Amino acid sequence: MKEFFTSIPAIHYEGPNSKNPLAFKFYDADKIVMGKPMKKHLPFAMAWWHNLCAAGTDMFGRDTADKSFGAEKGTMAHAKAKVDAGFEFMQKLGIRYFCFHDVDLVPEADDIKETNRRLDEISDYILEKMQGTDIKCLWGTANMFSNPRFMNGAGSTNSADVFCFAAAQVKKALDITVKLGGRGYVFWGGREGYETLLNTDVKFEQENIAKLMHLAVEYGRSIGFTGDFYIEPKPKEPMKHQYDFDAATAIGFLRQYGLDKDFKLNIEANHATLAGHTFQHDLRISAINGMLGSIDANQGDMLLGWDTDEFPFNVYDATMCMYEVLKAGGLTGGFNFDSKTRRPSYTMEDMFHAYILGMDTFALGLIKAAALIEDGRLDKFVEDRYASYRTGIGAKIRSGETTLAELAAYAEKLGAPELPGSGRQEYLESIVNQVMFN
Ligand code: XUL
Ligand code: CO
Repeated sequence: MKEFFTSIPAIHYEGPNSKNPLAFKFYDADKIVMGKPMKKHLPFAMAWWHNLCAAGTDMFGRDTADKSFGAEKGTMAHAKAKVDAGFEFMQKLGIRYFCFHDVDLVPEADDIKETNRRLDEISDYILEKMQGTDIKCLWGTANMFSNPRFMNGAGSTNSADVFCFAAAQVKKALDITVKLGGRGYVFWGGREGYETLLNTDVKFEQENIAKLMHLAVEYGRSIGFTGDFYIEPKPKEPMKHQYDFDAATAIGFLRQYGLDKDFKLNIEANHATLAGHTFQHDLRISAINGMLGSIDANQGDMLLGWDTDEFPFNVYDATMCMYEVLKAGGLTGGFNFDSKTRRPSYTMEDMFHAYILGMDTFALGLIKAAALIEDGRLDKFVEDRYASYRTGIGAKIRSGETTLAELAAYAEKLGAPELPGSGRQEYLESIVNQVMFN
């Protein structure tokens, strides 16, 4: 088998003092954290599109990286070379999952029958490559945003014919996901939003998106897909007004249309910040609703304010993410690096540096989140903060054994309440710093 990354050895853990750029400093796959090895806490996945396809083209310039892997782009030989390169990449890093869109795997043909034939061929090839490795599919999805037919959306399109093409792609992507043993199936509604209300029937479009999702669930279950479906919320880009703005909006949508039993959320850090939230906020909202399924691990650039999909470097954010994940008892999905190297980081070494950075950042996040939980001061503070609801009138409010009139009489008797107690934000932040840097 041809080796693609000839200058790169298998990447191992060498510890925080190592200066070897091709070694993990914090990700130690078998190290036990809170009773489980790191690799079980952190099912990392490679995003086929960024790692094997994207080569640096942006709105202002063309490719900087060479992702031909020795084959002519747009051919099945290239599609197979990407599989070979991808498996070598994952094996060298000890990554056990991958995520894909249909058209990341093969070049799309003019006729969907030919695209599907290519998908059959490549998924046979991937399946063969999976034999003898512990690499599996984390989730699959259909790209229903790049092709011009989806200019007005997929489920939300005004054209019934286009809706049928969306259905056909979802059906095939589900087939491939099941064939590759995928844990989940993602709907990211790239163009499921609108540009202007002057031409849009919002209610009609939302009903149709839900219809497409129901049809997908029905079909998926019929072919033996037992995993979770996910919505991946995002507030904008490419559309201005997307229907899956953030976790709370997506949960409301799933409940309204009776999809909440089959769906969870795939929360992406950079999407949460685009929605004006923190990553941790959208994770918490998902978790408290029993909807935290999977994570697209990346970070945005607050100075740019668009979806920059950077490899995660911010250890505070990763710590707060892992704090939520540990509290939620883990993910049914995993951590997909929906991240790309910066355009000037165009070499093959950079691909490895990027994943080492991302995996180490989340390993550090895991270690520090476990330390915060074991430290216990944050949990204790939150518990104490609501103590007034555990006895007396507070307990009655919680148990529902009171009336507005009783509460009003209670307030009148008090005359004026004491202030509710300091929030102690600065003190709590100093605990976080102490645990992070001790
Ligand atoms: C786009 C994005 C997608 C989804 C899958 O912002 O995050 O790559 O993860 O379609
Ligand atoms: Co994503």
